[in-house]
Amino acid sequence: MTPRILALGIVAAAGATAQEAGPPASAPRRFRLDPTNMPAYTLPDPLKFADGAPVATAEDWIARRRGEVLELFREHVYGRIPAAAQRPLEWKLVAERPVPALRATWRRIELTARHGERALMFPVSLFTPEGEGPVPLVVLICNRPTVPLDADRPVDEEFWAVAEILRRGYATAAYYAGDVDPDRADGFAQGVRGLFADGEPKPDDWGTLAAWAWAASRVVDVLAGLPAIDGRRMAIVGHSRGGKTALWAAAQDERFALACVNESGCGGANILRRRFEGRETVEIINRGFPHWFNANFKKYANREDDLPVDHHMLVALVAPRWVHVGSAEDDIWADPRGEFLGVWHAGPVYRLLGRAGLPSSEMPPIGEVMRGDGLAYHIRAGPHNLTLEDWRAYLDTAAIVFQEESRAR
Ligand code: GTR
Repeated sequence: MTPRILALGIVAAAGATAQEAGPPASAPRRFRLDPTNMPAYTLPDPLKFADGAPVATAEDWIARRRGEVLELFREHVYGRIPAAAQRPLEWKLVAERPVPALRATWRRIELTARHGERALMFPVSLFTPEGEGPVPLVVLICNRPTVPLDADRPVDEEFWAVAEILRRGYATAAYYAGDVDPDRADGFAQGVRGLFADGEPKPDDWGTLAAWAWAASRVVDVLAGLPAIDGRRMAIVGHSRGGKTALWAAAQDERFALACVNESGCGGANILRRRFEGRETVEIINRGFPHWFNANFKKYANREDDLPVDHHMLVALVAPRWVHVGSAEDDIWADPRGEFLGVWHAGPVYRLLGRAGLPSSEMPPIGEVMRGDGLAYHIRAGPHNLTLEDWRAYLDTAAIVFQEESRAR
């Protein structure tokens, strides 16, 4: 080595040392997780029919493949809704009053499902902004019974950002998931699945997440018909088990122009085939929450590769409507990178339908939103929760979606 080259080598080494001392404060921070021993996997191709033929055109997807994929999720994951539950519900307005502090009107509406002699009622809480309607609607599937929904108690802006939503000119509604179907393994008889049960249980009968998603559709049956609400501009939002539900609801119900899917993890937006220590797997989720999915799903414990679907296909079912998935840096249980990949790998279906999807296969820095065309993703610092920071990211996407919907008229 000549002295000159040696000198250059020293400079390069010194540069590396300076970098190792830590990036400058302004450098974006990125999510880092290197799961060890994660088996290699191959994702099922959403753009192949079950018989292996290619899905070549938008028409192929819309008319045939979308229905095929929906049925696969019903059969193997979430379960089927009984025919008797497919009707709109009875409803009545039971309370209505102004909330001056929020410059809004609050209403409580009760929905009642009937089957034979039996009935089940669940209430919905609705805030509409003062002024001229109709306005867009943001529906929250509330999986925390401790979060206040009625106007009698101050709103919790972290879990249901009512004031922020109203400030942006939208209406917002929420219902407790547990009022529809209890969030307990032994709650079947008290919920809507028990109400509509006829005969022997079947392996593809609906689980609790499907029941909660069914309720989201029954809620918009009613709310989209109110003069205050613009039924063509509706978003569905859910966190964690509610996020899994929001994605399944939007996959099935095309009235939702946008699904905001917060930290939904296993059975939500993440890729099930990414098995590693520290995240929730099919085996773990079925053990902890046997009521959430149908009986068939139990067969896939530690056999994820045998599933004919993975959850990029669930995101793709919403196409060309919008999906925005959010992760939290510390929420390894939900596998943030797997959630990002669930969105990224839905891209080919979006592109077939004329939308670009996400702009990059690299996750955005912590605290930033990656917003493409039809798909959006963010990861924020901190633990598993639905926060005002998440809401702001979702509502910025909603502004774009609702604007697109108004232009389309
Ligand atoms: C966890 C569960 C997750 C997620 C979460 C939640 O215990 O393992 O799948 O749904 O609960 O809903 O907060």
